[in-house]
Amino acid sequence: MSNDILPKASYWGIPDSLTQLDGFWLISTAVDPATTFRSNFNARDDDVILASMLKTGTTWLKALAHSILKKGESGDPLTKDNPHNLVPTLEFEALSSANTKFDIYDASGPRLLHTHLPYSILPGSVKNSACKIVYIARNPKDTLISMWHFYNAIVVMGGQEPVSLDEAVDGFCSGVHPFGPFSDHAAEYWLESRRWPEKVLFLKYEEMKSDPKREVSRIAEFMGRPLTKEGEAEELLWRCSLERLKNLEVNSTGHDVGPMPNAAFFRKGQVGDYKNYLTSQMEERIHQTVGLKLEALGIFF
Ligand code: PAP
Repeated sequence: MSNDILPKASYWGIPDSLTQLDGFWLISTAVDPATTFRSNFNARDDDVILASMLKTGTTWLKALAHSILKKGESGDPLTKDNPHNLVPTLEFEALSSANTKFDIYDASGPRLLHTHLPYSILPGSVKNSACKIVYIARNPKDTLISMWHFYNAIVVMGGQEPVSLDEAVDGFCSGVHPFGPFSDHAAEYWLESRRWPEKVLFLKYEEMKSDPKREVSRIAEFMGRPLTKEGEAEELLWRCSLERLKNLEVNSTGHDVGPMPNAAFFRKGQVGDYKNYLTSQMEERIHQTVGLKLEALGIFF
């Protein structure tokens, strides 16, 4: 199928930057890698696929899962590479300077990969093998504010005026934003995690913040690498903390993912930051268009 016939939309003034595939708005440059991944990827039983919408805690989850997988080995890869280099995002392979690091189709196992693709677009082999999926969700209002900051940084770097919060709320509520609609994205993984809990682990950013030790232990257990040693969870959490990662030279000066400096992936990491930005009308709109769907499914934030 040619991507030319798929519906296109502009996002924040950039014409045709989104393309609709099977009901979801993908970043247009991600469509070819995504369809290649869907057709050609043969999942193995020991693969771990991390999955998320944008700005819901991907960087944190990548750092934690990579550290869990490599625990017991000497050295700390996080001091040399941004988490996005260590765990490639499948549909952004073409954007990353790290895409020569390993061949996602051919690397020796266990492979640790990430995708922003919705569950329905994942390759059949991912759904039908015993490989594991770890999804991280975040409350829609903080996700939107995080996206607004991140995309405005890109827009401003491109010499354009920043996008207003009104416009960002419009895009978010209509579902026309990268990997949107938000509620459908979370709903698909949520339903799979209920149906098949040993296959799909559904995490929430807010729970990772409020009880990090419990959540990191769940992730490790789910990945088949339980934390058995005294102090292991605390060590992992320190290693992957926002404060530490943000201040590592590789992240404060590096530039590995598309046009963005690595520093842009580390901001405040606060639950409820939306209260500093959204009006009550905006909050109500998000609740009506996105929040109610999540509530109906039992996904509370
Ligand atoms: P991405 O989709 O571009 O990869 P992602 O990592 O999912 O972004 O989300 C970025 C958010 O996670 C930022 O939230 P904020 O804008 O509300 O501050 C970022 O600060 C936060 N974040 C990044 N690394 C960590 C970490 N190690 N611990 C907790 N939060 C983190």
